[in-house]
Amino acid sequence: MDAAQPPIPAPRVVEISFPRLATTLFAFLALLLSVGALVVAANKDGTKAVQNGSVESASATSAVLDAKAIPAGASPVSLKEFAFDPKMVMATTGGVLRVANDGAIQHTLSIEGTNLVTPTLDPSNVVGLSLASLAPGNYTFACTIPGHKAAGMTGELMVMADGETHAAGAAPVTNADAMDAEMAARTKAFPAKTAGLGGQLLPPTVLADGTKQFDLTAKIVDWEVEPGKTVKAWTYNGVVPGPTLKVDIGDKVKIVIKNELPESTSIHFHGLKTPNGMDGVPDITQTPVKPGTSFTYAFTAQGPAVGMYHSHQDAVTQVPNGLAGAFLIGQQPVPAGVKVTQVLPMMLNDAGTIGLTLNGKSFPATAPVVAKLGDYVMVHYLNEGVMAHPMHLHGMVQKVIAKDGIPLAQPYEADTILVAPGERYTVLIHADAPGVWAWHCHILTHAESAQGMFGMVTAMIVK
Ligand SMILES: [Cu+2]
Repeated sequence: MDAAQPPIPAPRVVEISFPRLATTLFAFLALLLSVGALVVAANKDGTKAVQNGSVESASATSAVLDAKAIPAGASPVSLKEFAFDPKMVMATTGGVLRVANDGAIQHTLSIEGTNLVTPTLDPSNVVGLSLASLAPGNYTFACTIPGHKAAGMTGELMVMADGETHAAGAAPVTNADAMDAEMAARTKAFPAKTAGLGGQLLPPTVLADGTKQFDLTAKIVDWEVEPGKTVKAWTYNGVVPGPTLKVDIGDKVKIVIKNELPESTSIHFHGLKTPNGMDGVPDITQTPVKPGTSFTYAFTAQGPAVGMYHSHQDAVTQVPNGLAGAFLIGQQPVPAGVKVTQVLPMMLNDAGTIGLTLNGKSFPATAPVVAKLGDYVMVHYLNEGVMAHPMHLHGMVQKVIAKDGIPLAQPYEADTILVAPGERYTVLIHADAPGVWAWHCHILTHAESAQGMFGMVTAMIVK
């Protein structure tokens, strides 16, 4: 997935950006077809040119497109008893309306003050209506079946010149109710249930000499990033992020990696002190760990440290696809009088199959942080992506107490923390403001869309 193109549902209200040339061609073809149909139909029964319809003029006929000729970018309008949905339709010049009778009785759509009108549509009928003859401006449309307009079947059409839609300072005209409803549905689903939870503490196997051993298997699994969106994730032990590894300062540690990937791999312990031979860089400190083989890393834990472990082989593929986890050694010192109730790694990702995520999930499937009023929560931001992310918490300040696991002599407070790739920032949050507070990357294309919030968004809930 391209990180700049987040996976978002198709918009309900579609702006038409269909090239004029193609539209003209469609209109011309439609005219030819209609004339042909007229001739054939006239030869047959001499009365009706269009089934279920009355043709008022040649130009009106040419504007009506067969369902199969409706371009993909057409603006949908649904006809029912007794309303149009949406009630306000946007289009650019040369666009097409896709008019569908989703009701139980006959309807039409007529653009008032013009000769543009659909044939009388039976239930389930669909036609296209070309707007090629319309100048930019506002139009009213209605159903021409007697009584239907009075019953509520009217709507508004705004035709904009190409390029006008996103003009600076001009708010795009939308069906606000439909847009709001779509956004609300996404946000109200938070926190949405999905299969799989990454970043959980992995209990070590304690060997006879006290060594703490962690067994990791690198493998590809189906991973549900957000409800209904499953991707091929490259994982440690089947989860994204990989399990959190936590040891004490001075512990002897072994990490056994079994490679079940289609490529060779390795593990680099980012931000931890290890012997050179344990640094995990293929062709510099070791040979690659080939598919079907295992490798054991061993070192003594020094710290405190806020580290990450990740692949250093084809890392551009393997890491954003999920091969990364938190590695914590000891405790970060906190200011006097502070009692931390929760320590939470928050892994940032923005590329690969996983895409824009917090701890391997995209909003609304991200997990909120829930705290009691007065609690202190420690969060480790860990950036395993390819872009910097300004992480912004509403309602409370974040006290930065460590950078890359190195305690700061002078902690500082901020509400937005910029975390570059590879960086770790440790923040203390004093939960002193009750409520549900949005918490998100402030690069807006990583968090918000016309269909609602997605990607790098979660919330802090203070009760
Ligand atoms: Cu971001």
